[in-house]
Amino acid sequence: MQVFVVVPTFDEASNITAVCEQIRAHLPDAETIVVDDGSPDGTADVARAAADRLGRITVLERSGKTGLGAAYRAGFAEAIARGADICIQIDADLSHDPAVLPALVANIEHGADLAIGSRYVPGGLTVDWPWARRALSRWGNRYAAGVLGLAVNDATAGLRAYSVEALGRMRFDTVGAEGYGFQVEMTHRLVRAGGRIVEFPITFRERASGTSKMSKRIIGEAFSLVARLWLEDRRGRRQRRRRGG
Ligand SMILES: Nc1nc2c(ncn2[C@@H]2O[C@H](COP(=O)(O)OP(=O)(O)OP(=O)(O)O)[C@@H](O)[C@H]2O)c(=O)[nH]1
Ligand SMILES: [Mg+2]
Repeated sequence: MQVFVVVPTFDEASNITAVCEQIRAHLPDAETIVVDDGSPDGTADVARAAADRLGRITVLERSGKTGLGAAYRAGFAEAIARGADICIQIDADLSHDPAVLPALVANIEHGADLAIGSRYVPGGLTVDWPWARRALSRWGNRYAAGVLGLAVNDATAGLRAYSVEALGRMRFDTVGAEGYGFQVEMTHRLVRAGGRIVEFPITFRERASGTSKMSKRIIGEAFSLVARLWLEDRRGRRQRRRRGG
């Protein structure tokens, strides 16, 4: 199966070369798409230098910072147009270890629609995050899964593989959320579309270098998104009941 790895970047000049090299080392046959939002630190130039040296790396350079969701949508669309069977997403800051990529691929090859590298299944770990950030992530995930009835422990995880067939079925191109909200909305869509999800444990580490792009706005968006999706689900259930009787 043809695998594409989508790497969103904003100001990751200090990490992107190592990420590209490690993706190549662990998935030698995969294509990599770096989606950069015009990073002021010149990430796109650094990524292009890696592409010239390593090959099979495409840099999609966008003019401004339009957010993580838009970057993934553009990366997936490019991958699908070029014949992808499996789309992987991985952060550029080395929080996710590219050594687990073959396991992500194997899960899709064995029939999963979505494979999640999860911090919150037995064996999963978060290393070097301050306790407040760990608590926000852990309880944010409990909130999202509890309210939406998702049997998923790490719905905000950014290390994932999707089968392209499932991406089409869930109409990923109409998912509007950004940041963590994008991961939650994608997970919710897949569950509602009857997709099969596999979670396996990973160790998530604080970013290797560079600065965080997480903001209060992104966290707030994720929380209100969960409420919106819950309302949509409730409306859908009522309409189905009305139609049925
Ligand atoms: N193209 C693009 N990439 C982004 C944007 N925001 C974040 N990213 C990238 O998305 C990935 C995840 O973002 P991070 O900033 O690492 O978010 P995080 O892991 O929650 O928080 P930190 O690691 O503390 O920064 C990284 O590779 C970022 O460079 C954006 O607006 N556009
Ligand atoms: Mg990060």
